[in-house]
Amino acid sequence: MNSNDLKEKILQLKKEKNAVIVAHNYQVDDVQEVADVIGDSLALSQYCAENDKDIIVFCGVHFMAESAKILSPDKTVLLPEIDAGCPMADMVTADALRKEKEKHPGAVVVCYINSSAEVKAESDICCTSSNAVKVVKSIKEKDILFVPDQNLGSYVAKMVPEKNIILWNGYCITHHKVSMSEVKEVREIHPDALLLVHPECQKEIAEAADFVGSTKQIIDYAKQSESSKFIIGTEMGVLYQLKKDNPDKTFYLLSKGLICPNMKKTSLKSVYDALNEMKYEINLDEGIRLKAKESLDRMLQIS
Ligand code: CIZ
Ligand code: SF4
Repeated sequence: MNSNDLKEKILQLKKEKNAVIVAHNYQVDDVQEVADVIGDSLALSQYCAENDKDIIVFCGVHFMAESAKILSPDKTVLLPEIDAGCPMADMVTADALRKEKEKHPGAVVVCYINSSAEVKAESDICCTSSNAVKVVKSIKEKDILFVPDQNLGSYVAKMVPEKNIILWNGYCITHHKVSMSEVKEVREIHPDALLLVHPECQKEIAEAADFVGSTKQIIDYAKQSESSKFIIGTEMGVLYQLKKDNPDKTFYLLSKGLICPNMKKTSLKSVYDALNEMKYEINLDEGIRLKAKESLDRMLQIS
């Protein structure tokens, strides 16, 4: 089947099965095209919880489909590529977190949404890259154990200096490798472009940027900005939405390396197979789900 045939079949199956397709901003363009909605992991999970469809095809990585299941326990959540994981999320396990918590008994545990349901269940409150600063500011205690992203954690520590942030040594393999030499090089080539970067990039990269934000914040920033040229320091999939929203503006990718191999595993064929064969279903232990949901709910209450 060519891609047009696949797209047609996907839309047909989606209707027959009363399903919804959601795609993360980092998915390949073809997959974003067949999705009912495109967004960040939290917005997609909330969208899934609010609509009346029976089946959710979550085009993203494992922890994202889990978050959708946490908020929509009665729906069937399918992850088209079962091996699409997030290496950063895998850098903290519930066991390792329990051990670290013993070393910091008074600390409040904040987990980035890029974490497993078990880790969310072991945490006090969740955060996203959009609301991490707000979440940490809302906490009364001074000591915060922040997992798993050391770069987002460092960014928050800088923005909320009154807190003592204990960092975990996790990082995103895609954003962490962006280098200062790439920043210098691309700035030289496009001196009149604004540099917008994700807080998963290392501290010096964030410090060199004109704006630091989540995918949604970068997309919103580019849309309202009077500038017409932007260097984008996050996964290349966001270029789809940026170009769609701003046909008269120009976008350059900060680094050729800004491709998440796990996000790129999902293709039109995998979306078709997911719907056709009802795979791969994401299920959670109910005890874990409820505890993880408490962490998400605490975040939603303050943001
Ligand atoms: O939460 C998300 O969707 C991620 C991983 C990135 C972002 O900035 O939206
Ligand atoms: Fe995980 Fe990084 Fe890929 Fe996002 S871009 S899913 S943080 S590896």
